[in-house]
Amino acid sequence: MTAESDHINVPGAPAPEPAAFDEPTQPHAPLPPKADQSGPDTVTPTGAETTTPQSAVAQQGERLTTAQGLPLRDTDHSLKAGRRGPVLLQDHHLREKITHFDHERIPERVVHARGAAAHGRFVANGEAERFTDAAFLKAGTVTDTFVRFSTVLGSRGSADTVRDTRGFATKFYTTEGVYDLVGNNIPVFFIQDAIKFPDIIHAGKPHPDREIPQAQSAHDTFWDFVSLHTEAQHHTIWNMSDRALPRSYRMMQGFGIHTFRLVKSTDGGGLTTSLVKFHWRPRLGTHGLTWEEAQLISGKDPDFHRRDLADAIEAGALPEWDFAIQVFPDTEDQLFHGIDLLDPTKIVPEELSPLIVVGTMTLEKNPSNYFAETEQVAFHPGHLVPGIDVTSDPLLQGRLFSYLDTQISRLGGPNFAQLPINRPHAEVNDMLRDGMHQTAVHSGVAPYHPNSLDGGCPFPAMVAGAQPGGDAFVDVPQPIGGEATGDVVTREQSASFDDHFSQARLFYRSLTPVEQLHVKQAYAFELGKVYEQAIKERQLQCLANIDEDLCAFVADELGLPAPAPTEEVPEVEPSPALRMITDDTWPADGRQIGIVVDDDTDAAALASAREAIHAAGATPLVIAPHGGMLGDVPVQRSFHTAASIELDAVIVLAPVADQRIVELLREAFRHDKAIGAASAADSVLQAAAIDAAAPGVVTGEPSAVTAGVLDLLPAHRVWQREQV
Ligand code: HDE
Repeated sequence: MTAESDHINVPGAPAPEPAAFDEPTQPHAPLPPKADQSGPDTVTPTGAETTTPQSAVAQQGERLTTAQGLPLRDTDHSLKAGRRGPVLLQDHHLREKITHFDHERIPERVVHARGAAAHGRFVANGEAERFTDAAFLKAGTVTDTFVRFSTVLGSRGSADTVRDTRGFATKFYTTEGVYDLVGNNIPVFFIQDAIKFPDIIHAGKPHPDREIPQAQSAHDTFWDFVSLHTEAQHHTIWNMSDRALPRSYRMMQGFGIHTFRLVKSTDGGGLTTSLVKFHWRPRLGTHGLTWEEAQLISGKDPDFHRRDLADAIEAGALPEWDFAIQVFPDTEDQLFHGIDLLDPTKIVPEELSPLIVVGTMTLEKNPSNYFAETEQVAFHPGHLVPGIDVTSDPLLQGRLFSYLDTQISRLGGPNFAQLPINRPHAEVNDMLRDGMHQTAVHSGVAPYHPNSLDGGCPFPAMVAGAQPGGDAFVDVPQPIGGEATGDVVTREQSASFDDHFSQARLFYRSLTPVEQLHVKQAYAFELGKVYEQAIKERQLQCLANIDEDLCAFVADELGLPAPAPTEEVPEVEPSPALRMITDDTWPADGRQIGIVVDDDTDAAALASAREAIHAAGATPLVIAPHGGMLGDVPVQRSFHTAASIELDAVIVLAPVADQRIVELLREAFRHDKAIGAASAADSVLQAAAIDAAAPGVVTGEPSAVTAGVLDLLPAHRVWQREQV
């Protein structure tokens, strides 16, 4: 048996077919993408469906050609003036090949440059129908989606597991045009007004002189800004929690952050509106890495989240999220229980407004080309559909300008909507014409309105409810201004935006003691990396206003006195829904369990451990002293390549005496992972100084050990190991 014929597939195969040893010499059609991959739908640039197979939009033939389709004989040698002579300008193939290569890169995203994506499908359950006209939210409607997850601060090549907020951007290809929900995995933002976005990002990015540190907030400029600009404190404390270290993109919540407006037409052309916040809830639960683990991963596997997402989809562990809404009355003051719904630094606790699940999204296919899909996808909070409108949240208002603008420089012109991944799956009849990279071939002579030369086409759409067949997007009429300033032009903001600490306190006080400990340690680490004493002291002052115990812990770690609070912050009612550590259990889909064996390990014991893990929806990784095969079982990791960080649990079946495995076990134990050791492998636990009676350590016969480890996995980690 070979690795390929083993029925327990380990994801990660680079190509649809195993590579031959010899360079192939017989021409044949290119291989199709792997079974887990898909490209964008093959609609035209104007959204019309085609029957063109996806394979026909890629390179299709057997023979090498130029970009103009000219067959080529040699692509390995330049055209030279003699065997040892200089290269000739006449070599059009060389010049085309190198010129194109020279222009392969486009500007990376200003923020969220590092990301990974997948194709999915959203199915609505109809619960939103009473609030909105949006067609994709009607019961049973199935809508294609494309989701891109990202970090915020790092460059395109930075590590996945840094402490940072994660982007969670979803493109719904609805029948009424593209709807983008461009959200994050943290429900609040650093700033209340878009005009400050360049400030927070310049502060979070590497220092401009040395361009360090990459992709992290543990440096002076970040803490300088957030300690001066205290409206950032709420988002910052979420970033100090394990939410900023997701175990997997598959195990993150998503939030639209801003309050949006749902719109429902009534007979006679009227509208009813409600205010809404959007949530994604992962079916696998919301889980984090430990801080040490995250740091180790940054070195050992900087592509950890990207790999995890692709591997899970390849293994058939398709990630799912429930899409949910919190709905509020659209009152004139836009307050709910005193919480300002236009302030993006505030949440509405679920205890005050429970989530209503309105559908489920499943990610089903990996992209077939990173650049064409994940890099070129262009999101924009202004990509709306009838039934969903914006509010006057000043952060959202600035985003409505920014995203369109940024795509023009990033994607080289105004026609980015024509790129295959961005094409709507709905009819497009705009009057936008020409521009760089125009790929539509428009007909007609009158791209203007009104016209009579093209028969008046295209006609403005009808309003839903008012006219038969109406489906036009309607901007909801809204009073402007509000409060005392009324309709006066002003740079002032509402006084309700001035509370910067009460919800940071709410978040901290809602956490379990283990989660609070992690928050404390995160502040101590980050501020410990700050050079300037004044900045540390200023941030301690903010912590004193959030929670005195938190402040005292961090001050102690920094060797500084804990200041007294400077603000009267109201006491808060904790929101248990904010906890990540709960008594709930979760499916083990796509988790990885290492099985440490040697050449003498009983084949039947190994086989049954692998089967049991596979049956639980997880992937068994066989870790042996050498690569290749162990009897008829393929080895996935040798002792040289195995790493604790890619395992959710470890089972040791052999009494191996290898320091690398001993270290692997120590790390797994420190990171609160389930550990199993067959009786025969007691010596390995001893060498790692792991008490066999410690929580989350299972010993006994191999089958009982595997079963015990699988029982522990649904709780995510063995939290009892952390002393608080
Ligand atoms: Fe973004 N943001 N953002 N942002 N954002 C971008 O758009 C911006 C904000 C978010 O996977 C950029 O196409 C401004 C909040 C995600 O392609 C840019 C402001 C939230 C992504 C931009 C914000 C987000 C972006 C960079 C303050 C959560 C990645 C490249 C008003 C609700 C999307 C691009 C992807 C990307 C601007 C604040 C989420 C420059 C001006 C709040 C998930 O346009």
